[in-house]
Amino acid sequence: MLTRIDHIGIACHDLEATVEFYLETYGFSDVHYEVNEEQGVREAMLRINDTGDGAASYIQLLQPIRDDSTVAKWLAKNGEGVHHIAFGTDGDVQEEADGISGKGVRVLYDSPRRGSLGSRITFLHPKDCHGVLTELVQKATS
Ligand code: CMX
Ligand code: CO
Repeated sequence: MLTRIDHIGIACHDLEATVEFYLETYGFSDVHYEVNEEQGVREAMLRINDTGDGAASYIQLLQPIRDDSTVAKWLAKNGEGVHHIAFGTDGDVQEEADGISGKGVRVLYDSPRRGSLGSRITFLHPKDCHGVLTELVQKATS
């Protein structure tokens, strides 16, 4: 089951400047930095709240580290802004993806890949989701 909004993914040109904006403007303070080579991004996860089920909701700021990364391509076309939304699962993310795939939505990965904070992630094609790139996240400990 999808039980929460795990994060909103936002593409930016300058990770430090964008983090600074979120800290200064909204007073968020809990920041985790990570490089995901496979996804071609540097990222900052700003923890917004505890969701009460052992998980949390985040803002995920993404800066590309390679010109051929999906986020670099998206930024070149659209400029900075909301890139994807991510729903958290309370169980196995592949089982969730298989169920959604059975409803005719394209799942982008054959098996889950590594996401932020050791999570398991997969993506649904935006063209099958009314224009929204949608990520499914299973947090590391579930
Ligand atoms: N949101 C909505 N629509 C999007 C989109 C996005 N983020 N990215 C692409 N699209 C749309 C494009 O606008 C385009 O539509 P049109 O044909 O109408 O112009 C169509 O999808 C194809 O786009 P494209 O620019 O040709 O891009 P690709 O097909 O090469 O890649 C996608 C699109 C979704 C397959 C690719 O971005 C992908 O694999 N994404 C998953 C991985 C990812 O995004 N990683 C970064 C985040 C990592 C993390 O969250 O941890
Ligand atoms: Co994400």
